[in-house]
Amino acid sequence: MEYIKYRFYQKANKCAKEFQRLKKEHADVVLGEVTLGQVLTGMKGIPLLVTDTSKLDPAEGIRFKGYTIPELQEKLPKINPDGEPIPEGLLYLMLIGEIPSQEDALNLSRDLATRAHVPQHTFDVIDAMPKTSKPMTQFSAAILSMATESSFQKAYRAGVNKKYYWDATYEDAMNLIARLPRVAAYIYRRQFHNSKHIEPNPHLDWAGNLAHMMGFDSEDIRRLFRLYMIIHADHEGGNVSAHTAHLVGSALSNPYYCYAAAMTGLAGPLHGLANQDVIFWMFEMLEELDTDTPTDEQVAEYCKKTLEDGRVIPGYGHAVLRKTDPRFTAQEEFANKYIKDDKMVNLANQLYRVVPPILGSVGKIKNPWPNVDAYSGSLLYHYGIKEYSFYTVMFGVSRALGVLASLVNDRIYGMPIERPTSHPLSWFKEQAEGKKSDC
Ligand code: NMX
Ligand code: MLT
Repeated sequence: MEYIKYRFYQKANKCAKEFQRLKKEHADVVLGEVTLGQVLTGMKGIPLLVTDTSKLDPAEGIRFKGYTIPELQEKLPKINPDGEPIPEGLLYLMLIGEIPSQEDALNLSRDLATRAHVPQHTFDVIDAMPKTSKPMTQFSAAILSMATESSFQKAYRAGVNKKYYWDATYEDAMNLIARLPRVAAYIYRRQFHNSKHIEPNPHLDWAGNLAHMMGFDSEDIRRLFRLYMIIHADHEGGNVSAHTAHLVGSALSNPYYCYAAAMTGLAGPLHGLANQDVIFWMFEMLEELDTDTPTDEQVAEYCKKTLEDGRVIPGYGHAVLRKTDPRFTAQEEFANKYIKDDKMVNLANQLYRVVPPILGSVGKIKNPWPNVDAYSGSLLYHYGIKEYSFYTVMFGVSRALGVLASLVNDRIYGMPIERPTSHPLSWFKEQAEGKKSDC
């Protein structure tokens, strides 16, 4: 067994024993109560999922194994001392729970490079789809098509003992993570560069290679991609994509199935599609206002019109966070450091000034502050990745790090099939009002 996998096994197996012991000895412990309001507003705040990779605090934002984003930027290994850490270091942290040494992070990077071969039929599946298919449709289909490679599926068919499920899941997870940049770049080059594909460079890191295969080789873009891949990598277990992968995985579906399903959730406009909807909406605004430099008053009017039309302001609000997303702040700081006077970056900054008081005045909106998506498009656009219908695919490449690390945990813990209870609406009404009715 190679040593990173062995270290994962040593750490996770200890926790797996704790998971089983808690299940056996403390199953009756009451964790809280569930209100009707929670059921009717998307199960918010109910402690239902065990996820070890990261934890989201409403007032503080995300911590990955206890580390905030600024702490990760300081502590995780970098290739370029002036740059951003490489995401492989974060993957190591989420798997093993320790900040890796430079050598550990580079070893993991090399391990991923050896796993990066994408089967030809996956390219064929992508090529068979019309170019009008959305990039996320192509991405999800491509991931599903790679299930032919699943070690878990083969091991299960061969009758492997359940205590070894994690091993084949680990292999699938790492292979899939390794292959996603190639798949994503293939979709990008096919759609926007006339299928002039670029081979991977095995000497580059995972994020640098994605930039390279998309056609971007500057150190500036590598720095941005490393930041982007780190901040989007995980957001505890309850977000739609992570929860979907976990749920599908609970049926012992193979990791390719789980992640393809997760990506169809990420493609929803209230979740990852906001990554591209923000910039779409910003351009729509500039076009309608017929200026590249709108006043705050013009921006405010446009935002109010968006709300009056019954639409959401993309990039603002959050199901859990109740303050500015630290992933937004990390990108804002990046822009302040490296970008001077850019149209879309200026507009993202202006929106941060204008939008929160408007959303705050609506009353029902619980969080008027920006989330990760309010800035990412402006940065990508500035660096020349202007095809924003592709942005959510990049989100999907990054999210694999946390979601698939969690899936391996689920399997080593021996998590059971997930199966909550449902009732007709009339049942809930009866609980609340004591009356029977049709609905
Ligand atoms: N613009 C307009 N209305 C909003 C917004 C917004 N940005 N945020 C929340 N609301 C509305 C929401 O639609 C709901 O309306 P109604 O009662 O009529 O159904 C009401 O305010 C209460 O919603 P909340 O409880 O504050 O938020 P919820 O947890 O339901 O939804 C989001 C969270 C993130 C889905 C929501 O804030 C939103 O739609 N934001 C815009 C889309 C977006 O940026 N999504 C990306 C999330 C991050 N990610 O990358 O995945
Ligand atoms: C995410 O990164 O998954 C989003 O912020 C949505 C969430 O956490 O619910």
